[in-house]
Amino acid sequence: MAYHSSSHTGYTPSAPPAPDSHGSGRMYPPPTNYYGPARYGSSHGYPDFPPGTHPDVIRSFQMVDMDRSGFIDESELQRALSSGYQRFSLRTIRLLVFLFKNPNDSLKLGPKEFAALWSCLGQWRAIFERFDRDRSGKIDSTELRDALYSLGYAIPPSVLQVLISRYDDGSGRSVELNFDSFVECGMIMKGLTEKFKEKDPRYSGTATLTYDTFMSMIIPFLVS
Ligand SMILES: [Ca+2]
Repeated sequence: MAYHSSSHTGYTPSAPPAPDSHGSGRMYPPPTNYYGPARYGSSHGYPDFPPGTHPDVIRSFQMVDMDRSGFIDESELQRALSSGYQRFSLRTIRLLVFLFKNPNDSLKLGPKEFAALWSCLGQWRAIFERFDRDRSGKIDSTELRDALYSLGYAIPPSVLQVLISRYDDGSGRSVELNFDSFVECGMIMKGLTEKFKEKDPRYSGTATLTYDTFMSMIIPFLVS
């Protein structure tokens, strides 16, 4: 493997890597918007989509927001995404709602959050298709490793193994991810790394945090 040096398979960067670095020390991603709830403030007028939002996104939102409340919940989101993409598991849906919802709201999305999520999923879709090299319509562990690496995450093989084992159906066949599971893996890796970075502002690869902080950091990614 060209880029898995044994001295750098882990979260141990000594300095922020250059954004275009393809060396083995590249652990942190360059700035991207592949993930991340956009913080739009607290306005929730309806319809209240950002300027330039694609009509399909607005249509999709309106189609599932049957009661015109201006918000869609988990099951409504599942319905919306399952029409635009392939079926999304409720587990992935829960994680997406957690990551994209306005922090002041309960588990639901307004128009702006929905538009941000939609755009993010479009970017993940492009990555999925780019790294599905054998055109199987699924992402295997090598393709996943390469996709995450392209985003700047050099996931150690042991971590990748644990991650992908979540999707093992017990049949003995090697694991391949549908789009929703691929998104889930990407969100977990990116989300947890970002959380860790908040506690490691100097990119030392080490952080000190309390038990409470640690638990509240990881639990949402485990129970979604
Ligand atoms: Ca594939």
